Amino acid sequence: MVNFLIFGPPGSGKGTQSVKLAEKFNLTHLSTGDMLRAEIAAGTGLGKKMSSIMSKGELVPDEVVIEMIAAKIDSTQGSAGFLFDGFPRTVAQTEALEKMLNERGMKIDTMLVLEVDHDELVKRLVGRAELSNRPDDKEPSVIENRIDVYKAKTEPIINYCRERGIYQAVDGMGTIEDIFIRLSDKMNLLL
Ligand code: B4P
Repeated sequence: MVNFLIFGPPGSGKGTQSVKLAEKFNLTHLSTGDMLRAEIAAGTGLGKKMSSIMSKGELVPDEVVIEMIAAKIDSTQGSAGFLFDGFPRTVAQTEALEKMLNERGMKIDTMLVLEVDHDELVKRLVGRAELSNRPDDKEPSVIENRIDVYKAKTEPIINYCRERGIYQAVDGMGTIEDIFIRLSDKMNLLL
């Protein structure tokens, strides 16, 4: 199995590209954002607790997402690998993921980092707010907080992965199709 991290700030296109890439390469797409939103939509106790954290643009506790991902990894069969989207988001989550994969005879093979200008991120998220019901896209101050949280808590993962030789930057500006081709070219080299 070959395992990829799709990485980048909010609005960089992780979710958009992951859906297309998972289908093309027969990978299992694991999005912690989607899993958390499903909990909220189902009205579970966990969903209710996480909803207020997410609507402020803050990260939910590490142990919540680590537990979700471990359960999904163990229940997945017959895939060519995993595509982790929006996870990990902290160095602690990265260490937990490495440990989880190592214990199952796997590893993180590549981290693909989408690089997008700040103004373009805001434009995309504001655009999505008009179409979706996501409370975290509605308020400009929440969008800015998500970008700040990314810089403070998530970006340090880049150095962690660079030291392990698995970091690859990808230009995330342009059309969805152009970016899909750039990512596919990198993944084709490993699959
Ligand atoms: P996520 O669901 O991961 O959402 P996101 O960072 O906003 O990015 P997303 O993948 O949805 O958007 P995309 O760039 O594809 O996280 C939401 C929240 O969940 C977090 O803030 C946090 O509270 C919580 N959470 C999730 N995982 C967590 C974890 N591991 N630990 C702790 N908390 C966690 O797309 C954005 C928009 O841009 C879309 O409308 C899209 O259509 C558009 N777009 C994409 N590519 C484009 C392009 N090339 N050109 C024009 N528009 C484009």
